[in-house]
Amino acid sequence: MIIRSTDDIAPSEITPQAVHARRRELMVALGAGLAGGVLGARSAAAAETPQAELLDGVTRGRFATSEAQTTFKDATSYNNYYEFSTDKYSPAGLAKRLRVRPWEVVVDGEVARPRTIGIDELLRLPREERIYRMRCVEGWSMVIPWVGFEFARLARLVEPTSKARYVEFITASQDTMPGLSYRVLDWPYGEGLRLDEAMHPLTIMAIGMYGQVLPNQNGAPIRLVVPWKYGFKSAKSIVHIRFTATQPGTAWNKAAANEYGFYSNVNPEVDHPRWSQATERRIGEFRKRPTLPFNGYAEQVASLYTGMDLRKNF
Ligand SMILES: Nc1nc2c(c(=O)[nH]1)N[C@H]1C(S)=C(S)[C@@H](COP(=O)(O)O)O[C@H]1N2
Ligand SMILES: [Mo]
Repeated sequence: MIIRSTDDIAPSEITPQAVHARRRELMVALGAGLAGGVLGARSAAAAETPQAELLDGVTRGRFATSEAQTTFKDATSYNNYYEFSTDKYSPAGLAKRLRVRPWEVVVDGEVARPRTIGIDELLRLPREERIYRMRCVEGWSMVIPWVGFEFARLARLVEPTSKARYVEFITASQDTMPGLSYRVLDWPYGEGLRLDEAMHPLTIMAIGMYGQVLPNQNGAPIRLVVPWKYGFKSAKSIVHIRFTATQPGTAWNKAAANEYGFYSNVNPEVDHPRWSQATERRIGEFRKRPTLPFNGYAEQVASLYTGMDLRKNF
C-alpha cells in the first residue's frame, strides 16, 4: 500500500468525494423532513456537563451534515475569542467571567420598527438544530450541532426598509474582557454581511450547541453562524444589529485589508497572502482534507455571487 499525503490527491479524486458527501447530506435532510419531530434524546455532551442549561423543544433543521461531529470538549476548549485572549485554550476559562444577563440586542438602522429585544424573547423563538461544518481562516475546521433560528426570522420582527442593503453585527465590550486592553483589533468586534447573505436560510443566530445553551467561550448568549464563510464572520456575543445602506466596516478587514476582505467566503482557490487555503485539518483528525468551495455549501449559496470576481471580492 502506498501512503500518500492528502496534498497529493488529484482534483479528479476530490470531486466524487464531495458529490458523495452532498448526496448523504441530502438524504439526511430528507430523513429529517420526514421525521420532522422534536429531538428526543439529549446529546452525550449535554449529559457530560450536568450543570449546563439544556434546551428543550429543539427540532431537527435543514442542511444537517452527516459528517462526524467534533467532540463537545474540543469545540469548547479550542476557541477564538480575542476579547478574552488571542490564545485558543484560554477563552474556555477566562470567558467564565462574561456577564450574560441582563442581555439585550438593539436592532435598528434601515428598519420600519427598530427594537431593543431582550434575550428571553430571543430564546423563546422556535429553535432548531443545524449541524454545520465551520472552517477557520487559520486552516482548521469543526462540525458543530448548533441550536438557533434563521436570521431572517429576527429580521421580520423589525421589517427592513427598501434602503437596507447590508447588516452590521456589533459584539459586546465588557470590563470582564482582558483582551480589550490590547489593540489587536478595533473594538468592539464588528462584522457585516450583505442583506441577501444575512437573509439566506443557512444564516442563523445561534443560542446553543450540543443541545444546551451556548458556553460563554462559544459566544453566549447569542451569536451569528454563517457556515460558508471563514469562522471570523460568525460574530460572538452580539449586542447590536444594524441594517445599513452602505457596506459596514469589519474588525478583521480594518486590521488587515489585504488579508481579510468583506466577503471572506471559504475558497480553496484564493490563498491567504501568507498561507494556502486549499486544505484544512478537521479538529480530531490527523490527515488534512481538501477545502471545498463555500465550505461545501456551494449548491446553496454560489448563486448569491453570480457574475462577481471572487478573487477581487475575497
Ligand atoms: N466577538 C468575537 N467573535 C468571534 C471571534 C472573536 O474573537 N470575537 N473570533 C471569530 C473566529 S476567528 C472564529 S474561528 C470563531 C470561533 O468560534 P468557536 O470558538 O465557537 O469555534 O468565532 C469568531 N467570532
Ligand atoms: Mo477564525
